[in-house]
Amino acid sequence: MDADTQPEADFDREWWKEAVVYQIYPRSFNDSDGDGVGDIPGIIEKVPYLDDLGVDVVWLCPVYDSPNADNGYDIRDYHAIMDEMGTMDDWEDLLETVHDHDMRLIMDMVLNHTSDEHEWFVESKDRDSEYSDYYYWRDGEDGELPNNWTSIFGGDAWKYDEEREQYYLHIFDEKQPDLNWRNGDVREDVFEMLHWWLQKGIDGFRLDVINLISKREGLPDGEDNPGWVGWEHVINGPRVHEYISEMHDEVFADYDIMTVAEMPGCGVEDAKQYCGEDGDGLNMIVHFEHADIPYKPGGKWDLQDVDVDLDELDDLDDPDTHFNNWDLNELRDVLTRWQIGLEGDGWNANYLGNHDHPRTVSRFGDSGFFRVASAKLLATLQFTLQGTPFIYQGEEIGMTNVEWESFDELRDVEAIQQTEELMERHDADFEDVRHVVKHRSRDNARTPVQWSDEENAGFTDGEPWIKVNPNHERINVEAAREDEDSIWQYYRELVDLREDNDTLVYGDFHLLYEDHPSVFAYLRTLGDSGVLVVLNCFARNETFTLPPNLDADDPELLIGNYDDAGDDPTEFELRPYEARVYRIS
Ligand code: TEU
Repeated sequence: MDADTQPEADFDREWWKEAVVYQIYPRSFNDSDGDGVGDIPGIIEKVPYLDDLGVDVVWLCPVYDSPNADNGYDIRDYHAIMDEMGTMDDWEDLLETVHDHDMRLIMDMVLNHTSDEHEWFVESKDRDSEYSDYYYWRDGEDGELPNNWTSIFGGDAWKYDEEREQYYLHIFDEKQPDLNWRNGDVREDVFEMLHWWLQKGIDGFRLDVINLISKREGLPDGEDNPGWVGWEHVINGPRVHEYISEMHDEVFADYDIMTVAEMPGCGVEDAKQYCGEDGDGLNMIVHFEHADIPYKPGGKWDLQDVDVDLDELDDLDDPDTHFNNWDLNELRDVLTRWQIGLEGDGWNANYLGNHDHPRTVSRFGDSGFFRVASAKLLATLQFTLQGTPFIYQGEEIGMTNVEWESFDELRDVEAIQQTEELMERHDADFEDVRHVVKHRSRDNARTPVQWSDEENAGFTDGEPWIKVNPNHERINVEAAREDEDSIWQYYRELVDLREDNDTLVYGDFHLLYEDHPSVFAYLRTLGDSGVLVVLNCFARNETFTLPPNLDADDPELLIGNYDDAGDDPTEFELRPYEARVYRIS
């Protein structure tokens, strides 16, 4: 179907709704100078690659000056580029190259916290300084911490500073103190800095944990829970809408940009207040409701979710299955709620993986025998829901989780702290918790992009900063581009399909078969045109029957991940992880 032949319907065209976004985690993308760390010139080399894939927007994870306690999410200087990544001139070249390829660039911006090495924080240790109130400084009482909040990365959320003789709040690592947004000077400085970047010609921001910026007055104790204590006083806090709409009015409203807000703990009703018609003016939300499904019920690093004891782990026939045990009803419910909830009042950011989660195909698909089929199925899901699809680097070739052989191989601040706590809690050694790490560590998503079967996967000529997945000998970009049935080629086809099909971008979502245990099927409609999506999410054979109230008028198969699927969607057999998309009217 051609865009020209589609009926005019009632929707607002926006470039950021039609775009396909590609997320780059620069440390792990491509190293140009052999120091083992990816860098900006390395990204520039690969811009034509992104263009070939059909990407419209590049989201660049932080490259600002940083001591790298959390790989750039701890910013020391918002106006400078970190040495390992290159220079500001390199960054300017990147922006120009991306624009020359008719793509856009959005920058990852971290505003909930800075590095403890940021000038504001260093100055704020002096109670008389103008920055004294830029962070959350509190006294502890009778040797107690100011409250019982814990850090998302493990341990307490407070650290004592000898110089100021007070505690400061850090929701993330102790090297990431939280900014005090109640202070108008903080907001003014932040807004000025955002203008500075926008005036360089960037096309928008991904805003890191931006719904955490307003903490409940008085910082009361949090309820006891196995994960993060205090979250109910931090997420979607009392003044968050005031701050975000102020940022929108003072800054974003002046530019034609895309704003993607990362928001843990954001539900669909909250989302409308941020990105709906009468909301704060953001474009879309990266929420966690589907991404956290395989972690439940005890939180990401709790063993309850596998319902076994650590001691029993080794005896399990298939520990991988235990860790990836998720229920289609749950996923379908979450996605449907967001699809319907934001229809006409907000917009979805459709992602399955990013740098904070293990690899998508290892979590929601099959990283073994059905890797290719299941990765294509997951891509089909992402591209056929209403919303903007986000590809995380390496997803386009179906990169998988890694076997972590020893504690020393871990690099991520969260993985290191949580693994240490896990070993301590269970009096275990690394070997005993290896499976947990394999299925939970963010390092899985941070192993270098596998460009080729060469040493270090063609990522670097030096010593890589993090382990390279040995399966790069099989799974790599070079091989994928040569193979016409590869996941990579399938992504290309999906990009083209979505580009030519307004129904896939703007069409309404209608769920079919509410509780089928394996098949997720839905219809997208726009005016008279309809697209049927049928996804068999597991390795079982199933039968699909078109509901009798639906007519398939002159149907056509638009895309599928098996060769010989027919054009008739009325009734058919679905093979393991089979995905089919039909035009049905
Ligand atoms: O992440 C925010 C966040 O809360 C989670 O992604 C969390 O780090 C993870 O799920 C813990 O299991 C953002 C960034 O994406 C992440 O890389 C940073 O570490 C974090 O903020 C702090 O800036």
